[in-house]
Amino acid sequence: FAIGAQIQRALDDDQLALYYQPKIDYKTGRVSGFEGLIRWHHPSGELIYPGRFLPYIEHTNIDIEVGKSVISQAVSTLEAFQKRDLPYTVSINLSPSHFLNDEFLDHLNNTLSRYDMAFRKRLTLEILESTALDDAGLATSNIKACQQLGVQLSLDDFGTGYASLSYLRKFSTNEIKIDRSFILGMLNDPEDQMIVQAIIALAKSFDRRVIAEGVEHHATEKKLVAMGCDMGQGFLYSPALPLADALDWAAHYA
Ligand code: G
Ligand code: G
Ligand code: MN
Ligand code: NA
Repeated sequence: FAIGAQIQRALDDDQLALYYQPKIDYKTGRVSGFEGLIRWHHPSGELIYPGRFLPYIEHTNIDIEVGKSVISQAVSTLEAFQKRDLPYTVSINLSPSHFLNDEFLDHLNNTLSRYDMAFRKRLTLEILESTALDDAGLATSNIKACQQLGVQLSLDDFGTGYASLSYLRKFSTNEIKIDRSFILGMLNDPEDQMIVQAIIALAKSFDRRVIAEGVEHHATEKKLVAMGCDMGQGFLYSPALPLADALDWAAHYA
């Protein structure tokens, strides 16, 4: 498949880079960490967003290679934070299919084996449930094994997937991320607001941290804080930026 070969080349040439979007802790008002979002620095000069290439490599070996690169980039960023005494966390996005691939799991294992537990717990794996689990049992046990390694888990896009509630039960993820579709319309749509309130209550009763994505307005932030949401992320604060810019932004925030 042509795009697969192109992306393999892009990987070989280091054209796929994580950009970093800050996550704000509403209890402290500070930046708690960043979500790494992949971008393709195309040789044409264009910056290509993941929606334009990731869907075409789903369930292929290139997707696994991208996942391995994302792990390596996130870990070197955490190393850079450690060297500079920055307390930030890093989240990355993975799909369930990554957890069915031995090569990916070996890469994660080998990479983490070089670091202590304090380091590992600064890495969060956001699990997207947009794709169905072909082998739910195996993926489930592999995801649990990853958690045993000391990394944190987050359920991404919570509320939109077909399996949100059963995932909540299956995995003791540290974090639940409310899908931005509920957050964007929340102030004008009482039904969206009820869903957000219900997800926050669900997170509390399961003792999970809850973060809202797609926070674009101060009024939304205010409402989320009043509803007991732990954290927020969105264009109100910053889009995803190259690492140096993201750190610069964070240094001047609050
Ligand atoms: O900001 P944005 O256009 O980057 O992201 C679009 C979508 O792509 C989001 O749903 C996000 O979860 C996904 N995404 C971003 N980076 C990665 C990545 O490194 N791996 C995977 N699997 N998905 C990603
Ligand atoms: O959840 P995913 O991992 O799907 O989320 C990342 C996506 O959300 C990226 O495409 C990112 O650019 C986008 N995003 C981040 N903040 C906002 C926001 O405040 N509003 C909107 N509309 N999209 C956002
Ligand atoms: Mn995400
Ligand atoms: Na998300």
